[in-house]
Amino acid sequence: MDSMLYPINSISRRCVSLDGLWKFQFDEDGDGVDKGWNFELDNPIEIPVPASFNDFFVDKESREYCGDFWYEKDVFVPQEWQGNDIFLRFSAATHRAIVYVNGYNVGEHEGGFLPFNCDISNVVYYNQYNRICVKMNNELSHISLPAGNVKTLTNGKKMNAPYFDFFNYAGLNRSVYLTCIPKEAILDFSVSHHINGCDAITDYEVTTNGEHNVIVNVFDNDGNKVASSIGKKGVLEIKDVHLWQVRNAYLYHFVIMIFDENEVILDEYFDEIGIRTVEVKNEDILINNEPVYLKGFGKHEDSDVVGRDFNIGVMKRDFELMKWIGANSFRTAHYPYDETIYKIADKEGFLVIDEVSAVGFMESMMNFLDASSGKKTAWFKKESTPQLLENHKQALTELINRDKNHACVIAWSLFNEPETTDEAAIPYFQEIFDLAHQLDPQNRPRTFAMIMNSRPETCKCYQFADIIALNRYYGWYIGGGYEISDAKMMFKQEMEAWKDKHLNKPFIFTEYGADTDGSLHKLPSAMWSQEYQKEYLNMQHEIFDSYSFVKGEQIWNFADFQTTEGIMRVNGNKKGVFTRQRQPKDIAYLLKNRWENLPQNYKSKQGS
Ligand code: CKU
Repeated sequence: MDSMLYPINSISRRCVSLDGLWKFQFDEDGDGVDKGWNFELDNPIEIPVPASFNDFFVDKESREYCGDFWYEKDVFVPQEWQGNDIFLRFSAATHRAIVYVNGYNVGEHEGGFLPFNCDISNVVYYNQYNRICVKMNNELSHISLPAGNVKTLTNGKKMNAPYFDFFNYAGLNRSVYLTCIPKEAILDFSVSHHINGCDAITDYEVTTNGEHNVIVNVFDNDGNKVASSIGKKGVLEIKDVHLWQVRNAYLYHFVIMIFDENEVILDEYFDEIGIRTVEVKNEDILINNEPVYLKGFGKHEDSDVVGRDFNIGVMKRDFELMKWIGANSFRTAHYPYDETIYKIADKEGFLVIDEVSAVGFMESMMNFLDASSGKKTAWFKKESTPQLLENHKQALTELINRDKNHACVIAWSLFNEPETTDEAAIPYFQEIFDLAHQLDPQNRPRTFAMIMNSRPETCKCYQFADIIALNRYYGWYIGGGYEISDAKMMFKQEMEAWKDKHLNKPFIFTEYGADTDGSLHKLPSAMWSQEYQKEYLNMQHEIFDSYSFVKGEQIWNFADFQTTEGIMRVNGNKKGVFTRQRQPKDIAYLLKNRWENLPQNYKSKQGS
């Protein structure tokens, strides 16, 4: 298993960012290797990394380009690094990549939202520049996560047809690093916590590729050593622990070292770790044994010009807005986000539902409409299903390995809106849900976001979820506008049917929302106006507040975002509480007022 550890500099490790301008070229015929592009591109332009390539272009063929494309960069590898293992570390390459260094194939990766390393130790020239050429591809298929397909237009051009509602941005969307790691190295570590009165007991496990022993030291914020243990597996006891709390975080500094017979440190790795427990008990989500009510958003990594690039400035603004509005959580719809986002969520005490990119499993270009109309697809009965399951398991394995130590991650979202009305979904779900538990040392709750036709009487898979997560659009896709009173009745009927099931599980809303033009006012309200967004939200809140088992609300979406063009989308999806430029719509003030006044433990015995 590839090491998912975030790249750092330490006494034994080096990491250099390769962000900046790279060379770039489309490979329409897919024969770049035949033309020697694994050694050198023959007619490249320059393009920034990290970024999606799409929105830099002013011509449509480039923006919509579907197929193979290449990146190239020369990188200097210092002589002093000889004798260590040298890697290229891609934080994400959307959707797949084959990496060449000095012409040699050094690794491949499927899936566009998780990191991978390429060991280049055997092909690099030291104290010289080395050429990296990356062949990438952005085509969607029935076995890709996210899913979709490729159409060929009559003019011969290929076009991506996503089965999901966000633009298929592609490229090197996140940072690339050159890293130097000692031969005997820490490959992985995991922690899980238990609270014992005022103290914490942390079980840990470290994986290395050698025989030497390991020491783990834990320091508090003032630099005092508070726990220490020798061995690759063990227990750390922290007295009078400072727990990581919702919107009130505290992080300990964990330092792991491999040392030899002479006490020489062979490798050092460190991380900031919040100590908290998370569990679902009856209808409650418990953090440190305290019930919590989720207030927040479904988000996207999406912004002007750079597309799905990880943009540190946008990230900062998003966290400031989430704090301003009184949110405490978000879902990483519809794919794992850049690691920095989880690091900041750890620091700010946000709760994250971490979603794998299993989206589009409805075979529908407008799943939002088809789901409301009750359309069924036998998605899990296809010949390609076994391969899809393999890819899904790989992505889930990488996701949990990457994010398992983050205090902010409180649940795994294993699908977004799959087709669950056919029995064929059941064995597939079973494998994915089992795998999540098997991989997660913290045994976090598992969920999946349920589309509108996954109803109490039709859904064959809700029993797998520890938290029932509903995406519902009563008052928008169903009974919008003047019909909102009917929508409310239908919404209630569905909620009553769930209630009658006595599932004894927490329910959360992972989506609800109404497209709104940030400049449109209308009295009386009309759909798309700011007034209607408020009316719609007041109706949702009335329903949420009347069911004690509803333990969270994450509105769709934090901000307006780009989608495929079409008759249902006006320059993208406009359900944002904020515009794409991160300015508030009127609804933001309504939410701020509500969320600031809802206690963190709303609907618990103490907080109702
Ligand atoms: C959203 C039932 C539809 C679920 N949901 C998926 C999300 O990706 C879309 O953007 C609907 C919408 O606004 O239609």
